[in-house]
Amino acid sequence: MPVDELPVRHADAFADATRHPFLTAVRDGTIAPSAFHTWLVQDARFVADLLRFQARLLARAPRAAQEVLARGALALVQELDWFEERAAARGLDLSAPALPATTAYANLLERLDGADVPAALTALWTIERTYLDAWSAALPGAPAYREFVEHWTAPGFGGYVAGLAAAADAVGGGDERVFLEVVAAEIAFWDMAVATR
Ligand code: HMH
Repeated sequence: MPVDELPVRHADAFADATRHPFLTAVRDGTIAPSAFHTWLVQDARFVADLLRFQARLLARAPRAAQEVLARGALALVQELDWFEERAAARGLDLSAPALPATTAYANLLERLDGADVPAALTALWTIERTYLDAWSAALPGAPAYREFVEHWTAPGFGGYVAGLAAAADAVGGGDERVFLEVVAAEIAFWDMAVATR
C-alpha cells in the first residue's frame, strides 16, 4: 500500500508518536528543561545512528532513490553540526551515554540494514514523517524551543518526506510491520525524555 496510507490505517499508534505530551509541553513551554536536554543529547546520538543506516541504504538503493537519499544524508551531516552548536549553547555534553530507548532504536536500525530495500525505505520514510507530524503538533513552540520546532516543520523538510514517500512507493514499500516497529520506537524515545526529571 502507498506509505501515506499507513498513518491513516494505524491512526492511534501514529497519534501516540506524534501527539506526545513531550510535544505539547514544548509548544506550551512547560517541558522540564532536564527532559528537553535528555531529548537533545539522545537525539544527536540517534541522528548519528540514522546517518549510518541511511548511508548503507544509499549504497544498495535503486538509481531512482539515490538522489533523495544522498541529499538526506548530507542534511543529516549538517544536522549533526547543528546539534553540536545547540548543545554547546546550552552547555550540554553530547558524549553522555546512550539511554535504553536510544540503544533499542539503534538496534532496530541495524536490523533494518538487513531488511530489503522496500522495507528499509518504508522505515526511513516513517522515521521522518513521524518527526514532521510530531513537531508540527508543537507549532509555533515556546520561544526557548522554537528553533527546534522550525527545524522539522520547514517546507524543505516536508518536501524531503514527500520525496522519500515517492521512493518507497516506487519499489512497492508500505510494510505495516516495519511502520509499526518504527512508530513504537518513536513513542519510546519521547517516553524516555519525559521520564527524565
Ligand atoms: C527519534 N526520530 C528521531 N529523531 C529524529 N531526529 C528523527 C526521527 C528525524 O530525523
